[in-house]
Amino acid sequence: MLKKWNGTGLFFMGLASLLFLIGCQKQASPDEAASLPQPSHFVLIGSGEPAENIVQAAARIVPSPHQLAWQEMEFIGFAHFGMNTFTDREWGEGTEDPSLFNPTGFSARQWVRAFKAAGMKMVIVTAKHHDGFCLWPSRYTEHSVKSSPWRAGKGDVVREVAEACREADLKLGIYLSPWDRHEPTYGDSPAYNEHFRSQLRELLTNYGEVGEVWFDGACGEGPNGKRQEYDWPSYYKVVRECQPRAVIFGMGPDLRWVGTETGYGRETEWSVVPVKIREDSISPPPSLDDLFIPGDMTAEDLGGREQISGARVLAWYPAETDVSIRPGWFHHAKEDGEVKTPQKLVDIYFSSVGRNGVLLLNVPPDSRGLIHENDIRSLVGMRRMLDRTFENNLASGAEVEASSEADGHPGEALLDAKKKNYWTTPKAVETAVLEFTLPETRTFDTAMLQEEIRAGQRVEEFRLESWDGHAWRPFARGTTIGYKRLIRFPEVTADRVRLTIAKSRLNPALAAFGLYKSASSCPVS
Ligand code: FUL
Repeated sequence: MLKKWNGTGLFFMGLASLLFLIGCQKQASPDEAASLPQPSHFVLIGSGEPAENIVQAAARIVPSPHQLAWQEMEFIGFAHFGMNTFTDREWGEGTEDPSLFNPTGFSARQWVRAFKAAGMKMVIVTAKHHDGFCLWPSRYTEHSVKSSPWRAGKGDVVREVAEACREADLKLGIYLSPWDRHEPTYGDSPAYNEHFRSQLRELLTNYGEVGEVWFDGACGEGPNGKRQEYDWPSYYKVVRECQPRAVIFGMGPDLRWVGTETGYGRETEWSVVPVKIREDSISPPPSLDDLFIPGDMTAEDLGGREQISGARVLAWYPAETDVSIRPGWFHHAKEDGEVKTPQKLVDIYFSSVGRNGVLLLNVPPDSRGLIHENDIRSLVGMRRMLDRTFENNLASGAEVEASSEADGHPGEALLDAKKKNYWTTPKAVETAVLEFTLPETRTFDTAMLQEEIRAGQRVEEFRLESWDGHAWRPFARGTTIGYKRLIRFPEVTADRVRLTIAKSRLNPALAAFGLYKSASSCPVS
């Protein structure tokens, strides 16, 4: 039972009510007995809870419906475009003349075509970067497209991108930099917070549905020499009111930065991690938004047993892996020859999407207002390699024998394409072996595993072996799986493969398994 939530900030709860679940989404987690609380995307931990209880609590946390929808997109695009595109800089000062902004060949449709052809499901546009120049005609500043020569001051980049996305059935995401080096109220905290909320509201009410709001943490000094105090909870409120289905990235409670801009996520990537919370809440908060404090999430181990053992709040807080296709975030002509190759992009895909993350790939339009030909070439090459690799699941048609299966969740569920079906073991069974007998001998060098994250993230250790006629030979191993795990290994030729789940938090639940032969130019890492 919940006893207290006070200034000291600790919940004291009986063991049986360890899972004090707030902000619940009714989600199918069929292994949960009816008497247990509904699964939630976060949980408050009582002081003195035994480590084993905390591990089990972590394993029952599930994504919110919006986090799940976001994760299923897998691959999304970033478009850094703005004043910096015309000044050849990465960070503007805020003093740039709006007349510099003039993309003579601007076509949002061309951007969206390129993003869609690459397989991305959303485009996040930098509506305002740190220099404060707004790509939409904001009512709250003159420092925007309306003061530029582009479309005689009548243009609106955000609107054109939103419309192009809608036509192409892609989602729209908004990057709005809280750090604003132009806005005079910046540094005068209450006034600027109001200004920021107004701009946020404009963007989130005038452009249709927004799937993600991207909050960067950069915070410089204002013109008055004062440091701006961002009022994050009030920003979250605006997002929730205007776009209840959007997820908030970075300085918000829904998605975390993976911790590097290289495109390479962690080998062990937990979506359930401890988050920082405020000490001053006085009643049980109705949502994580009321508790959450943005914190540093860059450590190598975020969600391991040791990390979660002292947690006060555990949350489903998955990693978004952002990286630019070029050295810079904005387009610079001098980097036209430094666009990442298709091979490199595929490697990044394996190390982001394939490591339980969502890949956010930045492809910055140039000063014409178009995605450069070199970037398009790389995106097309990447897509081809991925399609060729994953078009044929060599495990399909296999007979599957599981060491244990819960009722209605047979091993075969791993190979059918139905989203709802998954394999799991009865409640107390935390290890398992699944043997796949292929219809014939096949050669593969890539494996794909997916957990049924609607039940939580649980697997801590797995390995893959093939039968060579005499013995089982290990060919791959890993720790976490999460939404998706991709592994590459030297070619294996076999007609029997087995997957061992050697360690799991609660009973493992897997949604899919695949074996593939990579397209020949795929690098093996
Ligand atoms: C950073 C910014 O400072 C960069 O300019 C870029 O927008 C990147 C995605 O986030 O923090």
